[in-house]
Amino acid sequence: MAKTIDITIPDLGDFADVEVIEVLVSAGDTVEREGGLITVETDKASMDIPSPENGVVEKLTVAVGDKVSTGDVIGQLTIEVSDTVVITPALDDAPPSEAVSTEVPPEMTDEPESAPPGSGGRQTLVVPDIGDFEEVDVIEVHVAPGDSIEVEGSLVTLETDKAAMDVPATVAGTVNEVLVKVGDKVSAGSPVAVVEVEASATAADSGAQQQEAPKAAPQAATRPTAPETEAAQPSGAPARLPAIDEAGFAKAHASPSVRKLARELGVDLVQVKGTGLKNRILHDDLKAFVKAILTGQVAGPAAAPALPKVPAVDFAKFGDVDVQPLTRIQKISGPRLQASWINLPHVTQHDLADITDLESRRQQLKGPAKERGISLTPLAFIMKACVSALQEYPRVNSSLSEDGESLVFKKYVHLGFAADTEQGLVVPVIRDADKKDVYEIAQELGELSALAREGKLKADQLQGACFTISSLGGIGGTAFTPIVNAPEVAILGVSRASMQPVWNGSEFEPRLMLPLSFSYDHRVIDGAQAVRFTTYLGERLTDVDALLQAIP
Ligand code: CAO
Repeated sequence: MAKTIDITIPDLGDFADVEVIEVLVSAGDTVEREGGLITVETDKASMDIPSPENGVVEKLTVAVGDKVSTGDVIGQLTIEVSDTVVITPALDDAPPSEAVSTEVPPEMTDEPESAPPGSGGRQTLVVPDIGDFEEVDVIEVHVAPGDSIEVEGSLVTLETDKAAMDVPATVAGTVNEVLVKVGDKVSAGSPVAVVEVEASATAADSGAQQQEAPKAAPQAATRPTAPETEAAQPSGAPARLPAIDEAGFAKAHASPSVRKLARELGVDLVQVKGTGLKNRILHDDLKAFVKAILTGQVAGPAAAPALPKVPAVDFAKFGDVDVQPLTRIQKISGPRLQASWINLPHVTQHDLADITDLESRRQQLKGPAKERGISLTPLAFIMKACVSALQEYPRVNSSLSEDGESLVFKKYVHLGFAADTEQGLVVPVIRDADKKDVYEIAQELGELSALAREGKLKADQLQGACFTISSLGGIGGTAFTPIVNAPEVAILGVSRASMQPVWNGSEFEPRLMLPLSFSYDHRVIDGAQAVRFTTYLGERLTDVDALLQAIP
């Protein structure tokens, strides 16, 4: 028996009047349950609105540019039903509903005893569909009993051997109980936390559902598809193709269904030009890209030879071992460093700068600065000198454009510096270093270093660097080969200054020499330019008055 049902917008959390950016089907199309019908976008996330059932689209009443909210009817679907209709919720282990649900089936469901959305009460939040993965490790728990949570706030982080993913809250409220701990293994449907739901958080949703689907399945809270962030992206589409540039893929402006299709086809979205709103990559763009490659109109990505693997060794065979998980920071920075190492032709120029005069002056100024709460370390002066060198050699302050065909010269000087923390390496950024004097730089350096060590840096304090300095001078060493923090094109490594005999033309003189290790992307910077840069930098470090000059 055929039956026509309304297609309604599921619970969009706090979002209302969300823009339709892509319509994926038309009247007459056969669609599968959970297949995307339209894509909507907020300023934080894009999400596919999935089909509630297998069926044929009767009509769609929305177009690109329309705005929709929770509960809006966006079309109708004809479905085949038996005499006694039972439509089960999305997860196999959830109990069948006793009535036809006209709602979009949930991606993330609550347990049967949960209160209906919008009514408040206790709800048990569970792990959503995580693709083919089962028994996934819980590596971080972000909430504790008593915590207030927002819709989309992260409850726990899971990790497979291929991806890390956050499990977001589907409702706002207060955490009553956390049902997992670090080290537990979970699968789709595993309970994560019990939450006392704020009645107001889903009230609008409740109203819409009561009107249109009075006997909807109790587990109807639906979360928007994961926002396009690095952490959340894998939850809907676990990484499967190692050849894809994951960092670029995560940033690609495309809907989850396009991402899913791209993964199925093995297409790196970074390569695809988007023609949608704000250059969003549409299904048609993806199809056109694949077609162009198949018909030879454009060259496909060169088949890169797989990197030879380091042999796996069972270390426990040779003695006792203690296995400790990498920190979150290490997991993020590791692949980025590797990507830079593999993709950039690195060269390191070593040099020595005479900082004898600078150091004696710094020793005089250090005490008074300390009284003002400023730790005047050599690094602040080195940063100041780098600003001048970057202004003199703007190529070092540039980045290659995405297509590799032009250079982007930045008119600002934001300096990153590597900070060693217990959780791993982070690179806070001193913005507009060219507009700050050495004391302001030293002060900010101290503040950002402290925040880094406390793990309290905000995202914008870690972004936008044009050039990075990695100073190991406080620890030791004579030289090293730092890895460029791509897409920057160069990095300055600094080792410990030491007294050395330097020939002044008639005799050896004891001078305090600072080792500089300047690594650069040889596609952008030539060897001659590199040594000109370090030579100039060394000269700047000898002109102490200029380094101490106030900014007008
Ligand atoms: N030569 C000799 N002494 C130096 C020096 C150098 N190049 N650089 C710093 N020092 C001295 C400082 O003068 C200070 O001594 P005083 O108190 O007597 O002045 C002492 O070493 C400690 O300095 P610091 O390291 O605490 O401060 P900083 O401003 O130089 O550096 C920071 C701050 C955050 C960069 C640093 O603490 C840090 O984390 N460094 C590690 C960076 C890193 O891990 N890089 C590797 C990345 S690649 O794996």
